[in-house]
Amino acid sequence: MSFWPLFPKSDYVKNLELHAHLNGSLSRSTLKALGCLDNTIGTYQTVETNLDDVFSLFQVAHKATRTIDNLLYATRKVIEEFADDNVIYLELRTTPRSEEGMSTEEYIETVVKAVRSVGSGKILVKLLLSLDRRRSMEKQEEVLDLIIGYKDKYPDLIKGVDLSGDPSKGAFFKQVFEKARKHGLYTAIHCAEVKNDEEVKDIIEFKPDRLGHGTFIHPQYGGSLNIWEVYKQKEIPVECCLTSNVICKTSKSYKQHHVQEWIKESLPFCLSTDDKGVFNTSLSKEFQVVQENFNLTQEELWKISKNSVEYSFASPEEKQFLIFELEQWRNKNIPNR
Ligand code: 6MZ
Repeated sequence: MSFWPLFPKSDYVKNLELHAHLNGSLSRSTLKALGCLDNTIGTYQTVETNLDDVFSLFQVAHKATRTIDNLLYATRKVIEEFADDNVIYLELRTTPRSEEGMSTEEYIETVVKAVRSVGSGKILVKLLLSLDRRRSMEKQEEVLDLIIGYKDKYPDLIKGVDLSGDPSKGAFFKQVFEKARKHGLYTAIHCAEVKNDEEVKDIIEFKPDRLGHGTFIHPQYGGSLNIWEVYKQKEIPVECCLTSNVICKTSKSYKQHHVQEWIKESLPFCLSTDDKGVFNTSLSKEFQVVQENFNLTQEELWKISKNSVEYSFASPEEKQFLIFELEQWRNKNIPNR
């Protein structure tokens, strides 16, 4: 049974998006509006790719968002597009950077301004600021200090720190994330997107609030029994990004995606788009893919959304509101459960 025809667009299951990189989420139409030519976007959103190619594609978006005006426009568009896809809560993450004519501080302020300017009635947005794992420990700490300052300035908006960037390069520095935690920031760390047992073990033992991807943890998917056992004791929610993993070829196919182990063992996970622009996906599509490949009922899909509330970095009052919204939706759309 397909998820698609059951609900008209306005009735898709209401969703929470917890793993979306701003610049990877720029749609084709936004890139075009920002002056990207067809032939550069043409290489964007292709199925025949791998992690290396994807990382070179981010430069297309980075070029498009190198001015304050463009960044403002792009951020608003990304939020509106998620809202149009029935996302009621979005945690958007982005790597603060400077460009000629835009300081790192202006970058962060612009993203904050964009979030504030999008009507709050339809979608609740929080920000995570990313540290690039390719940077040295000193550089990561320098950016973290800046983030701590902004978290104090915008405590209801800037909620956490993410570690991302090319997973085959750079490193996780525990002391940087210990400092983030000490300053009241939530931590979401990309983990096991490629095989790297030693680092994966260090990250899991640190026990971040959430893990990104978690591909090479389970022994059947290139991880190890030992790491899996440690993971199962910690039960850290994993942000699963199926289309991203399949396109980057870190997962062999949707059917062979590691999310099924989390489903089977009732371990915590959420579904995410990662880079909806680069991978030409949407959160509804990710839900559809999971429904079709693992035969989940509407009620089971709804529970994935509901559990995501718990894993989110929203305040207790906001969580209560989100649960209320989801329950309203369920009462209307899945009456005979
Ligand atoms: C790791 C990723 C990623 O921060 O400029 N990023 N890091 N794995 C992934 N899986 C495919 N997808 C995106 O958005 C783009 C940046 O997000 C990180 C990379 O550092 C990329 O440059 P922002 O808004």
